[in-house]
Amino acid sequence: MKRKHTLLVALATVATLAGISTPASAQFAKAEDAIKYRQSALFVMAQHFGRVGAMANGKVPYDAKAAEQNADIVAAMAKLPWAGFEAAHEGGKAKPEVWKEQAKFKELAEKMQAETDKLAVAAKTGDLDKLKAAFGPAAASCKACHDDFRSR
Ligand code: ASC
Repeated sequence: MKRKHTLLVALATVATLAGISTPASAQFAKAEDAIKYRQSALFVMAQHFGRVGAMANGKVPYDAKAAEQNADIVAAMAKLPWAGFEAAHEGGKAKPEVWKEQAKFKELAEKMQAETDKLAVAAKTGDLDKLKAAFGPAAASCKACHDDFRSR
């Protein structure tokens, strides 16, 4: 038992050092819970993304601190929905293509996480032009996935 624990700790350490750690993944009792979970994560992300977008698009005055805080939440939330897209979780607004074209779905999911990370980095500079430059690609990365993998 102790040896097994040691092995797991060693594996987790290697994974973390290799930068392949995943966020604490949720466990779902039923598909409905996974669907609710991923939709909730995406909903929260959209609320905060919208606040950043309002500044990037000049709809509300630029507030560097607010931009940074909201972009940090966007980047953190961006890591979460994917645990709710396992094989047993079909349904909701997700097209069957999510499970048929897994490599493509994963690529777009990773692209979105990379772009939202860049948005958070841009927001930390306190430079509105950098925020604007990062916002477009981040929004495009949301849309790219919705175009192919969301039904409505
Ligand atoms: C949002 C939101 C999305 C994306 C997308 C960008 O604020 O809710 O799904 O941006 O519309 O094109």
